[in-house]
Amino acid sequence: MRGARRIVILTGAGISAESGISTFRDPDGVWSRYDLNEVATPDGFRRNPELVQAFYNARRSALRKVEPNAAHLALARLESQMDTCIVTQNVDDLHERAGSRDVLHMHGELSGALCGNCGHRWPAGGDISCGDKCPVCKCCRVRPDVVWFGEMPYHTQRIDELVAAADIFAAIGTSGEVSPANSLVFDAADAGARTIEFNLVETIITHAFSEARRGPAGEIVPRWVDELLGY
Ligand code: BJW
Repeated sequence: MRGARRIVILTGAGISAESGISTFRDPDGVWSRYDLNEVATPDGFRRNPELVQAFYNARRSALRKVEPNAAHLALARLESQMDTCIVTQNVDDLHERAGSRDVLHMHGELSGALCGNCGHRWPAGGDISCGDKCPVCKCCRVRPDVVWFGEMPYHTQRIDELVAAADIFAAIGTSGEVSPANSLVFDAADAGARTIEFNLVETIITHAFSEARRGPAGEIVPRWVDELLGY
């Protein structure tokens, strides 16, 4: 492991865009096609569980057809040589498939099922249907193990600790619209980290970063990793 620098990388939907997964808030994004109140809130799930299960089943199926891109692969290469942790808002598994091991999914994972009654979590395997039963409490309130609006993200304490100890904090392909992920750069800067944003465009949190690089993640992230590794 080279150097002693601790690197925390926050990723968002933009890092998976070049793999063929839609972002949320870009003009052709998921929220241009679906009402987030209907598919990404607990109330929406209560109102129409079939619609929500179909929305996530379709995304789970689409995920099986795509591959990690150059940005995911570069971050896995970085982790193999430097102390690197990925905090991802993404529910896909492209970081893991690229070879990253230290990955925290703060908004859950498409591959997971969650019991809305007892809180048990398990690998979903394939589709989740409204009649499915929880293997522990046997109730029928099985849902995707993702974090909807108004719900508490996962791993928040661990993420806060990592960010407080980071020497470098990078955010890749996130609009900075969603809290609490969008506050991590402020915490990292307060703790003295070098902060760097990678995005196609300026975002509402760009001002919080000490450096910003513009372009497709698949191009600008591998270049940055090469710089860090001294190539
Ligand atoms: C590229 C690129 C390329 C494109 N290369 N770049 C009022 C009412 C209720 C709640 C709130 C409220 N005000 C604030 C809140 C809190 C709320 C929130 O932030 N809302 C705002 C949107 C207003 N947050 C929450 O509710 C969170 N929980 C919480 O705060 O808990 C504390 C709490 C709980 C209870 C009570 C009190 C406090 C939970 C948020 C959960 C978010 N869930 C989703 C869905 C997950 C499951 C799923 O995937 O379906 O997570 S929403 C969606 O947004 C998803 C993403 O992870 C998240 C962030 O999006 P991301 O990744 O930034 O994507 P985009 O599309 O926004 O941006 C893509 C970027 O990539 C763009 O900038 C492009 O330019 C760039 N890009 N191609 C480089 N090739």
